[in-house]
Amino acid sequence: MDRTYDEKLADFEARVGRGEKIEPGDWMPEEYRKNLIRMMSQHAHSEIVGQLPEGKWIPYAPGFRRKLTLVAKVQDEAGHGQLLYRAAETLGKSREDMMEELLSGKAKYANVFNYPTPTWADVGVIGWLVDTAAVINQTMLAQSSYGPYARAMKRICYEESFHIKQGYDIIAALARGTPEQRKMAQDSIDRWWYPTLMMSGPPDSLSVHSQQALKWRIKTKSNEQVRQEFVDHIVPQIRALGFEVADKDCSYDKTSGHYRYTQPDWEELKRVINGDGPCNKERLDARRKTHEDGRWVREALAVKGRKSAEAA
Ligand code: FAQ
Repeated sequence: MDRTYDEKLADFEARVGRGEKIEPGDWMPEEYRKNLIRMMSQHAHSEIVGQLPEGKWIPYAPGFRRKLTLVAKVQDEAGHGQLLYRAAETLGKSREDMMEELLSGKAKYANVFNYPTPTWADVGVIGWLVDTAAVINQTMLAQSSYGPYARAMKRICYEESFHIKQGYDIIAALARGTPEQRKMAQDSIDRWWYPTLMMSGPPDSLSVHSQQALKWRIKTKSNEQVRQEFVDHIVPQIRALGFEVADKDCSYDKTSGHYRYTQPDWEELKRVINGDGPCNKERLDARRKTHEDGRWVREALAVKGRKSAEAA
Protein backbone atom coordinates (compact mmCIF):
# COMPACT_ATOMS: atom_id res chain seq x y z
CA MET A 1 0.00 0.00 0.00
CA ASP A 2 1.28 3.48 -0.91
CA ARG A 3 2.32 5.51 2.09
CA THR A 4 0.73 8.94 2.55
CA TYR A 5 2.78 12.16 2.44
CA ASP A 6 2.44 12.49 6.22
CA GLU A 7 3.80 8.98 6.78
CA LYS A 8 6.74 9.60 4.48
CA LEU A 9 7.45 12.92 6.20
CA ALA A 10 7.31 11.29 9.65
CA ASP A 11 9.76 8.61 8.49
CA PHE A 12 12.08 11.25 6.98
CA GLU A 13 12.02 13.39 10.13
CA ALA A 14 12.67 10.35 12.32
CA ARG A 15 15.73 9.48 10.21
CA VAL A 16 17.01 13.06 10.42
CA GLY A 17 16.35 13.03 14.17
CA ARG A 18 18.44 9.86 14.58
CA GLY A 19 21.33 11.57 12.77
CA GLU A 20 21.04 9.36 9.66
CA LYS A 21 22.17 10.78 6.33
CA ILE A 22 19.62 11.39 3.59
CA GLU A 23 20.96 10.14 0.25
CA PRO A 24 20.07 11.20 -3.33
CA GLY A 25 17.61 8.36 -4.07
CA ASP A 26 15.78 8.69 -0.73
CA TRP A 27 12.37 10.30 -0.37
CA MET A 28 12.63 13.90 0.85
CA PRO A 29 10.15 16.79 1.17
CA GLU A 30 10.24 19.12 -1.83
CA GLU A 31 11.06 22.08 0.45
CA TYR A 32 14.13 20.24 1.79
CA ARG A 33 15.33 19.59 -1.77
CA LYS A 34 14.74 23.22 -2.79
CA ASN A 35 16.46 24.70 0.26
CA LEU A 36 19.47 22.44 -0.29
CA ILE A 37 19.77 23.25 -4.00
CA ARG A 38 19.59 26.96 -3.19
CA MET A 39 22.22 26.79 -0.48
CA MET A 40 24.58 24.34 -2.17
CA SER A 41 24.53 26.14 -5.52
CA GLN A 42 25.15 29.49 -3.81
CA HIS A 43 27.99 27.85 -1.95
CA ALA A 44 29.45 26.49 -5.23
CA HIS A 45 29.15 29.93 -6.86
CA SER A 46 30.95 31.47 -3.86
CA GLU A 47 33.92 29.15 -4.33
CA ILE A 48 34.12 29.93 -8.04
CA VAL A 49 33.70 33.70 -7.73
CA GLY A 50 35.90 33.57 -4.61
CA GLN A 51 38.91 32.77 -6.79
CA LEU A 52 38.84 36.24 -8.33
CA PRO A 53 39.80 38.64 -5.51
CA GLU A 54 42.93 36.63 -4.65
CA GLY A 55 43.61 35.33 -8.16
CA LYS A 56 44.28 38.90 -9.24
CA TRP A 57 47.39 38.86 -7.00
CA ILE A 58 49.03 35.75 -8.50
CA PRO A 59 51.29 37.74 -10.90
CA TYR A 60 52.37 40.08 -8.08
CA ALA A 61 52.88 37.63 -5.20
CA PRO A 62 56.13 38.53 -3.42
CA GLY A 63 58.44 35.64 -4.27
CA PHE A 64 58.25 32.15 -5.71
CA ARG A 65 56.96 30.35 -2.59
CA ARG A 66 54.16 32.83 -1.98
CA LYS A 67 53.18 32.51 -5.63
CA LEU A 68 53.14 28.71 -5.48
CA THR A 69 50.93 28.58 -2.40
CA LEU A 70 48.57 31.21 -3.78
CA VAL A 71 48.20 29.35 -7.08
CA ALA A 72 47.48 26.14 -5.14
CA LYS A 73 44.90 27.90 -2.96
CA VAL A 74 43.06 29.45 -5.89
CA GLN A 75 43.04 26.08 -7.67
CA ASP A 76 41.63 24.46 -4.53
CA GLU A 77 38.71 26.91 -4.56
CA ALA A 78 37.92 25.91 -8.16
CA GLY A 79 37.96 22.27 -7.06
CA HIS A 80 35.58 23.05 -4.19
CA GLY A 81 33.20 24.67 -6.67
CA GLN A 82 33.29 21.52 -8.82
CA LEU A 83 32.62 19.26 -5.82
CA LEU A 84 29.70 21.39 -4.72
CA TYR A 85 28.10 21.65 -8.17
CA ARG A 86 28.38 17.86 -8.40
CA ALA A 87 26.79 17.40 -4.98
CA ALA A 88 23.98 19.83 -5.90
CA GLU A 89 23.37 17.95 -9.17
CA THR A 90 22.41 14.86 -7.13
CA LEU A 91 19.26 16.79 -6.18
CA GLY A 92 18.12 17.03 -9.79
CA LYS A 93 19.31 20.46 -10.92
CA SER A 94 21.72 20.60 -13.85
CA ARG A 95 25.08 22.36 -13.66
CA GLU A 96 24.13 24.36 -16.76
CA ASP A 97 21.04 25.74 -15.00
CA MET A 98 23.07 26.66 -11.93
CA MET A 99 25.70 28.37 -14.07
CA GLU A 100 23.02 30.26 -16.00
CA GLU A 101 21.60 31.55 -12.71
CA LEU A 102 25.02 32.79 -11.64
CA LEU A 103 25.87 34.46 -14.93
CA SER A 104 22.46 36.13 -15.29
CA GLY A 105 22.88 37.66 -11.83
CA LYS A 106 19.89 35.74 -10.43
CA ALA A 107 21.86 33.58 -8.01
CA LYS A 108 23.56 34.89 -4.92
CA TYR A 109 27.11 34.12 -3.78
CA ALA A 110 29.00 35.08 -0.63
CA ASN A 111 28.92 38.83 0.07
CA VAL A 112 32.67 39.00 0.85
CA PHE A 113 33.76 38.42 -2.72
CA ASN A 114 32.22 41.70 -3.82
CA TYR A 115 34.85 43.75 -2.01
CA PRO A 116 38.14 44.90 -3.60
CA THR A 117 41.64 43.60 -2.83
CA PRO A 118 43.86 46.67 -3.33
CA THR A 119 46.88 45.37 -1.34
CA TRP A 120 48.87 42.16 -0.81
CA ALA A 121 47.67 42.13 2.81
CA ASP A 122 44.15 41.44 1.50
CA VAL A 123 45.35 38.06 0.23
CA GLY A 124 46.56 37.25 3.76
CA VAL A 125 43.38 38.52 5.39
CA ILE A 126 41.12 36.55 3.02
CA GLY A 127 43.04 33.36 3.84
CA TRP A 128 43.12 34.06 7.55
CA LEU A 129 39.79 35.77 8.39
CA VAL A 130 37.49 34.76 5.51
CA ASP A 131 38.65 31.14 5.43
CA THR A 132 38.37 30.90 9.23
CA ALA A 133 34.75 32.08 9.02
CA ALA A 134 34.17 29.66 6.13
CA VAL A 135 35.70 26.69 7.99
CA ILE A 136 33.69 27.34 11.17
CA ASN A 137 30.52 27.36 9.08
CA GLN A 138 31.56 24.38 6.99
CA THR A 139 32.58 22.26 10.00
CA MET A 140 28.99 22.74 11.14
CA LEU A 141 27.74 21.82 7.62
CA ALA A 142 29.84 18.63 7.68
CA GLN A 143 27.16 17.41 10.14
CA SER A 144 24.40 18.24 7.65
CA SER A 145 21.66 15.66 7.15
CA TYR A 146 22.26 15.52 3.38
CA GLY A 147 24.98 12.91 2.77
CA PRO A 148 26.65 14.31 -0.39
CA TYR A 149 26.86 17.82 1.11
CA ALA A 150 28.22 16.61 4.45
CA ARG A 151 30.89 14.48 2.74
CA ALA A 152 31.93 17.31 0.40
CA MET A 153 32.32 19.57 3.44
CA LYS A 154 34.77 17.20 5.13
CA ARG A 155 37.12 17.22 2.16
CA ILE A 156 36.75 20.97 1.67
CA CYS A 157 37.45 21.73 5.35
CA TYR A 158 40.80 19.90 5.19
CA GLU A 159 41.91 22.12 2.34
CA GLU A 160 40.47 25.33 3.79
CA SER A 161 42.40 24.70 7.01
CA PHE A 162 45.58 24.86 4.96
CA HIS A 163 44.32 28.12 3.42
CA ILE A 164 43.97 29.61 6.88
CA LYS A 165 47.61 28.77 7.59
CA GLN A 166 48.84 30.41 4.39
CA GLY A 167 46.79 33.55 5.13
CA TYR A 168 47.98 33.69 8.73
CA ASP A 169 51.58 33.25 7.60
CA ILE A 170 51.31 36.23 5.23
CA ILE A 171 49.90 38.46 7.98
CA ALA A 172 52.37 37.20 10.59
CA ALA A 173 55.21 38.12 8.19
CA LEU A 174 53.74 41.61 7.72
CA ALA A 175 53.40 41.92 11.52
CA ARG A 176 57.17 41.39 11.81
CA GLY A 177 57.82 43.83 8.96
CA THR A 178 58.25 47.58 8.54
CA PRO A 179 55.78 50.13 9.99
CA GLU A 180 54.34 50.49 6.46
CA GLN A 181 53.76 46.73 6.22
CA ARG A 182 52.11 46.63 9.65
CA LYS A 183 49.88 49.53 8.64
CA MET A 184 48.95 47.78 5.40
CA ALA A 185 47.93 44.66 7.37
CA GLN A 186 45.95 46.65 9.95
CA ASP A 187 44.14 48.55 7.22
CA SER A 188 43.18 45.28 5.55
CA ILE A 189 42.00 43.70 8.84
CA ASP A 190 39.82 46.80 9.38
CA ARG A 191 38.29 46.71 5.90
CA TRP A 192 37.44 42.98 6.03
CA TRP A 193 36.09 42.87 9.58
CA TYR A 194 32.42 43.67 8.96
CA PRO A 195 32.11 41.92 5.56
CA THR A 196 33.53 38.78 7.21
CA LEU A 197 31.05 39.04 10.10
CA MET A 198 28.27 39.26 7.50
CA MET A 199 29.39 35.99 5.90
CA SER A 200 27.53 33.97 8.53
CA GLY A 201 24.25 35.46 7.32
CA PRO A 202 21.71 37.90 8.81
CA PRO A 203 20.73 37.74 12.48
CA ASP A 204 18.41 34.86 13.33
CA SER A 205 15.42 37.22 13.59
CA LEU A 206 15.93 38.29 9.93
CA SER A 207 16.95 34.89 8.53
CA VAL A 208 14.37 33.52 6.08
CA HIS A 209 15.55 29.92 5.75
CA SER A 210 17.16 29.08 9.09
CA GLN A 211 14.10 27.75 10.86
CA GLN A 212 13.43 25.07 8.26
CA ALA A 213 17.13 24.37 7.72
CA LEU A 214 17.64 23.77 11.45
CA LYS A 215 14.54 21.62 11.78
CA TRP A 216 15.75 19.27 9.03
CA ARG A 217 19.41 19.60 10.02
CA ILE A 218 20.54 21.11 6.73
CA LYS A 219 22.34 23.50 9.09
CA THR A 220 23.07 22.40 12.63
CA LYS A 221 23.78 25.85 14.09
CA SER A 222 22.09 29.23 13.63
CA ASN A 223 23.76 32.15 11.82
CA GLU A 224 24.35 33.90 15.13
CA GLN A 225 25.93 30.86 16.77
CA VAL A 226 28.35 30.51 13.86
CA ARG A 227 29.23 34.22 13.89
CA GLN A 228 29.84 34.17 17.65
CA GLU A 229 32.17 31.18 17.26
CA PHE A 230 34.11 33.09 14.63
CA VAL A 231 34.44 36.21 16.79
CA ASP A 232 35.50 34.18 19.86
CA HIS A 233 38.12 32.38 17.81
CA ILE A 234 39.59 35.24 15.80
CA VAL A 235 39.70 38.21 18.21
CA PRO A 236 42.44 36.73 20.45
CA GLN A 237 44.46 35.83 17.33
CA ILE A 238 44.24 39.36 15.92
CA ARG A 239 45.34 40.84 19.24
CA ALA A 240 48.10 38.25 19.71
CA LEU A 241 49.72 39.48 16.49
CA GLY A 242 49.63 43.02 17.88
CA PHE A 243 46.78 44.23 15.67
CA GLU A 244 43.53 45.87 16.67
CA VAL A 245 39.98 44.75 15.98
CA ALA A 246 38.12 47.29 13.85
CA ASP A 247 35.22 47.27 16.33
CA LYS A 248 36.51 49.37 19.24
CA ASP A 249 33.66 48.11 21.43
CA CYS A 250 34.59 44.48 20.97
CA SER A 251 35.28 43.11 24.47
CA TYR A 252 35.30 39.86 26.39
CA ASP A 253 32.27 39.25 28.55
CA LYS A 254 33.28 37.09 31.52
CA THR A 255 29.70 36.16 32.40
CA SER A 256 28.84 34.64 29.03
CA GLY A 257 32.38 33.58 28.15
CA HIS A 258 32.01 35.23 24.73
CA TYR A 259 33.21 38.40 23.02
CA ARG A 260 30.58 41.10 22.56
CA TYR A 261 30.70 42.81 19.21
CA THR A 262 28.92 45.55 17.27
CA GLN A 263 26.46 44.26 14.68
CA PRO A 264 27.36 44.92 11.06
CA ASP A 265 25.17 47.14 8.88
CA TRP A 266 22.57 44.60 7.70
CA GLU A 267 21.32 46.99 5.03
CA GLU A 268 24.80 46.85 3.49
CA LEU A 269 24.61 43.04 3.37
CA LYS A 270 21.24 43.27 1.60
CA ARG A 271 22.61 45.72 -0.97
CA VAL A 272 25.78 43.73 -1.65
CA ILE A 273 24.09 40.33 -2.08
CA ASN A 274 21.48 41.87 -4.35
CA GLY A 275 24.06 43.14 -6.84
CA ASP A 276 24.99 46.56 -5.49
CA GLY A 277 28.39 46.00 -3.87
CA PRO A 278 31.71 47.64 -4.80
CA CYS A 279 32.80 44.82 -7.17
CA ASN A 280 29.65 42.87 -8.16
CA LYS A 281 29.80 44.02 -11.77
CA GLU A 282 33.54 43.35 -12.08
CA ARG A 283 33.13 39.83 -10.63
CA LEU A 284 30.24 38.82 -12.87
CA ASP A 285 31.87 40.33 -15.96
CA ALA A 286 34.99 38.25 -15.24
CA ARG A 287 32.92 35.06 -14.78
CA ARG A 288 30.97 35.72 -18.01
CA LYS A 289 34.19 36.25 -19.95
CA THR A 290 35.73 33.04 -18.59
CA HIS A 291 32.55 31.14 -19.40
CA GLU A 292 32.61 32.45 -22.97
CA ASP A 293 36.34 31.72 -23.34
CA GLY A 294 35.69 28.12 -22.26
CA ARG A 295 32.82 27.55 -24.70
CA TRP A 296 35.03 25.64 -27.18
CA VAL A 297 36.04 23.16 -24.46
CA ARG A 298 32.41 22.42 -23.58
CA GLU A 299 31.52 22.05 -27.25
CA ALA A 300 34.49 19.72 -27.90
CA LEU A 301 33.51 17.56 -24.91
CA ALA A 302 29.89 17.41 -26.09
CA VAL A 303 31.01 16.17 -29.56
CA LYS A 304 33.33 13.58 -27.97
CA GLY A 305 30.47 12.43 -25.70
CA ARG A 306 28.11 12.05 -28.70
CA LYS A 307 30.71 10.09 -30.69
CA SER A 308 31.37 7.70 -27.78
CA ALA A 309 27.62 7.14 -27.36
CA GLU A 310 27.22 6.40 -31.11
CA ALA A 311 30.15 3.96 -31.04
CA ALA A 312 28.76 2.07 -28.02
N1 FAQ B 1 26.34 36.17 1.30
O1 FAQ B 1 17.73 33.00 5.41
P1 FAQ B 1 19.19 33.27 5.39
C1 FAQ B 1 34.16 30.43 1.12
C2 FAQ B 1 21.28 35.32 1.64
S1 FAQ B 1 32.65 29.71 1.02
C3 FAQ B 1 25.44 36.03 0.31
O2 FAQ B 1 19.88 33.41 6.69
P2 FAQ B 1 20.62 30.80 4.87
C4 FAQ B 1 35.38 29.68 0.69
C5 FAQ B 1 20.74 33.92 1.65
O3 FAQ B 1 21.33 33.13 0.66
C6 FAQ B 1 31.52 30.99 1.46
N2 FAQ B 1 24.13 35.78 0.54
O4 FAQ B 1 19.92 32.16 4.47
C7 FAQ B 1 36.35 30.60 0.12
C8 FAQ B 1 19.28 34.17 1.44
O5 FAQ B 1 19.03 34.52 0.09
P3 FAQ B 1 17.91 33.79 -0.86
C9 FAQ B 1 30.17 30.61 1.15
C10 FAQ B 1 23.75 35.66 1.82
O6 FAQ B 1 20.93 30.12 3.59
C11 FAQ B 1 37.18 31.35 0.93
C12 FAQ B 1 19.04 35.44 2.24
O7 FAQ B 1 20.29 36.10 2.28
N3 FAQ B 1 29.66 29.69 2.14
O8 FAQ B 1 34.18 31.52 1.54
C13 FAQ B 1 24.64 35.78 2.89
O9 FAQ B 1 19.81 30.04 5.87
C14 FAQ B 1 38.14 32.21 0.39
C15 FAQ B 1 18.50 35.20 3.63
O10 FAQ B 1 19.48 34.59 4.51
C16 FAQ B 1 28.47 29.13 2.00
O11 FAQ B 1 27.76 29.39 1.05
C17 FAQ B 1 25.99 36.06 2.59
N4 FAQ B 1 26.90 36.19 3.56
O12 FAQ B 1 21.96 31.26 5.59
C18 FAQ B 1 36.47 30.71 -1.26
C19 FAQ B 1 28.10 28.15 3.05
N5 FAQ B 1 23.95 35.63 4.04
O13 FAQ B 1 18.50 32.47 -1.25
C20 FAQ B 1 37.43 31.58 -1.81
C21 FAQ B 1 26.71 27.57 2.83
C22 FAQ B 1 22.67 35.41 3.70
O14 FAQ B 1 16.67 33.63 -0.03
C23 FAQ B 1 38.26 32.33 -0.97
N6 FAQ B 1 25.66 28.54 3.09
N7 FAQ B 1 22.54 35.44 2.39
O15 FAQ B 1 17.73 34.68 -2.04
C24 FAQ B 1 25.24 28.86 4.32
O16 FAQ B 1 25.74 28.39 5.33
C25 FAQ B 1 24.03 29.74 4.40
O17 FAQ B 1 23.46 29.82 3.12
C26 FAQ B 1 24.31 31.20 4.91
C27 FAQ B 1 22.97 31.96 4.89
C28 FAQ B 1 24.81 31.15 6.35
C29 FAQ B 1 25.30 31.91 4.01
